[in-house]
Amino acid sequence: MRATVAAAAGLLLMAGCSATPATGEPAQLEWELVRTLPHDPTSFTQGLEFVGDDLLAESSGRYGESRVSLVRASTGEVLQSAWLPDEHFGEGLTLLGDTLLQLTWQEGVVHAWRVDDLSPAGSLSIDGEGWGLCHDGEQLWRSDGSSQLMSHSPETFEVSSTVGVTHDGEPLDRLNELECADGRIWANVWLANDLVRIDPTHGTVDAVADLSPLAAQAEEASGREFTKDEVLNGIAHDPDADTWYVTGKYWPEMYEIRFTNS
Ligand SMILES: [Ca+2]
Repeated sequence: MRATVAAAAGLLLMAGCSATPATGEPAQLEWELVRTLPHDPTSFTQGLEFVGDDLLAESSGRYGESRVSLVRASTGEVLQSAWLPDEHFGEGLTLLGDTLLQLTWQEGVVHAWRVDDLSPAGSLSIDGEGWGLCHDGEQLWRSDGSSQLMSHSPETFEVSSTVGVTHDGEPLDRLNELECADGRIWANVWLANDLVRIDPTHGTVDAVADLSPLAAQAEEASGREFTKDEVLNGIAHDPDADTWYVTGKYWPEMYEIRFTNS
């Protein structure tokens, strides 16, 4: 399930007005760990999304390693994977109807997969880089590593608008994996262990969650020192439980968390 129709309609109404952007310090989100789950440590996680009862879809990156997988949420078990061509670097993904759309980094290709069996369902072309992707019930949102978010028509995949994202008044670049939930766009920031919550109307970061304790826990569980890019990446909202699954690139663990003051 995506954002409700009412929430999406509200977003559209807000997008059509010229209200003053929100100002002030972003709120600090408090969270609690619900459970720790295993995560495939060979997955360079680029996208994570809740796609059904106890089911996650995960996109993995890197040339020669890129794939899309179905993962049992309650156990972390990888149920099935489909591999991209060696020359494609997998990036963010989201569910549109019964189709998973998976970005590639610099290849200009969006792969489509049937969510029930990961059979190929064609492909689309895009201009620019693909980093993160989410669907708010009305539009698709894409990040490209910059501070811009692009909205795409789900019918044509044409870019319909762009919004510049700012944190404390400064452009926030390296926006990476995305999650559309609660009328906001949630984003990982490449090379950081923060989760930011973005007001899509103005591009303002209105809340931040520091998940660095989870990065430390994952690093300890790995028994080695993480490289600088083995950061938090992958956000999936479970709309029924209102919990969030998060993990990172090559992390051996995935975490279900709950925000306690959002
Ligand atoms: Ca996501």
